[in-house]
Amino acid sequence: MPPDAPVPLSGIRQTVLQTLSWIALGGVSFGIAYFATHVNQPKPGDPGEKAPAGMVWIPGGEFSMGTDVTDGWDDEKPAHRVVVDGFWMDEHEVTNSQFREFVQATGYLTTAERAPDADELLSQLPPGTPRPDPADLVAGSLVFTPTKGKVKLDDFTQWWRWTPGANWQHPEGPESSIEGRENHPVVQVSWDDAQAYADWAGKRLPTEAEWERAARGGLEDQLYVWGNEAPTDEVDEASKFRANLWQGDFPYRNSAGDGFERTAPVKTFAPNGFGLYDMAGNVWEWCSDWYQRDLYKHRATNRVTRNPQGPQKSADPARPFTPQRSQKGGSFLCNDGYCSRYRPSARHGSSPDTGMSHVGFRCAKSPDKQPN
Ligand SMILES: [Ca+2]
Ligand SMILES: [Ca+2]
Ligand SMILES: [Cu+2]
Repeated sequence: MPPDAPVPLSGIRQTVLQTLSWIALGGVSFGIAYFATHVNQPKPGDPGEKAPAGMVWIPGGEFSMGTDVTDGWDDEKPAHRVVVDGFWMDEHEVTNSQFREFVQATGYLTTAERAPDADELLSQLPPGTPRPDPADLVAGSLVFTPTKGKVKLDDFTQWWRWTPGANWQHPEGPESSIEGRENHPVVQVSWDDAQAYADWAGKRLPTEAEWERAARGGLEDQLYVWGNEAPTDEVDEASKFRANLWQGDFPYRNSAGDGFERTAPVKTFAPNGFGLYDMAGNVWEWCSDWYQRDLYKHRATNRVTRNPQGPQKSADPARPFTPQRSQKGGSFLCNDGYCSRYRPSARHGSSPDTGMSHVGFRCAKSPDKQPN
C-alpha cells in the first residue's frame, strides 16, 4: 500500500496489532539479547566472574612496556613488546583503614614495628661494615624531611631521615598519626608487609608488567597515564592537576598546588582509562618482581614476552649488596626537576624490608579461568 493511500479501519487495527506484537517481540528479543550479552556472556575479554569488591578488570593483551624517550632513565629502556593475561586490579591503593582491618584480624606486626636484626642488616651492606651498636637497633622507618634550602640532588640521605617510631600508624614519626587519614594510602609498609596483606585478602601483588599494563589504561605509547600532556606546576582551568605530585622545587619548597603536601585520599584525582586511581603519583606501589636494572635490554631481544614474572633475583650495580623488589608509579615527591618517575614506564628498586613515607601498594588477582 502506498503511504498516502487511505487506510481502512480494519487495516489500522491490523497495523496497530502488528506494531504491538512487533514491540512485544522486539522487547523479548531485545531482552534475550540483553540477557545474553550482559548476564550470560561476559563482555569481550571479561572472565565472566563477578568482579571482586573494589577491583577492576584489566583486559589481557599485547602492549609496549618501557620507553624510548631520550630523557627516560636507563632502567626503563628500551620499549619492548609484552603480553599479559587479563586480571583484576584494586581500583585504588590500599588505604590505612583497609590495612587496619588486616592488622586487627591477624595481629600482624609490620617490619617497621620490629627492631632490625643486626645480621640481616649487615648482609645487605658491603663486607667489613662495622657491627651496629645494639642501642641503635630500634624499630623505625624512613621519613621524608624537606631540606632547608637548595641541595645537590645526588644524595637522597639529605631528605630521607631514619626515624625511630615511624611506622604505618605514625607515618612521619611517633608524634604523627593516621587519624583523619583513614582514606589515604597506607605507607611505611615493606614488601613483606604488602605480601602478607595480599595473602590475607586472597589476592597477590601485581607483576611489573601487569602494573604497567594497568597504568597505561589502554593507551599505546603515551608518556603519562592520561596521555602525552606534561603536568604543570600552575593551576588553571584548562590544566587541572591530574595526580598528586610535587609542585615547586624539590626537596625544599613544596607549593602543594595540587592541594597535598604529602599523601592525598585515594580517588581524589581522575582515574585512568581502566578506571584506576593514582597510577601516577600519590604513593609508589610495590610489585611482585625482583628488580633488575638492565632487564629490559635483555628482554628486548625477544619479539614478545608473555606474562613476565621478573628475573630470578635482583641485580643492580648501584646497590650490589642489597636485594631489591620493584616499585612503580612515583609519588607525591615526584617532580620533573628531580625524577619524573610518575610515568608508567618508570621503575625503581627498593629493599623488600624497607618502608618509606611515600611507598604503599595495591593488589591484583587472576580469574579462575582466562576468557578466550
Ligand atoms: Ca602534591
Ligand atoms: Ca600510586
Ligand atoms: Cu620520583
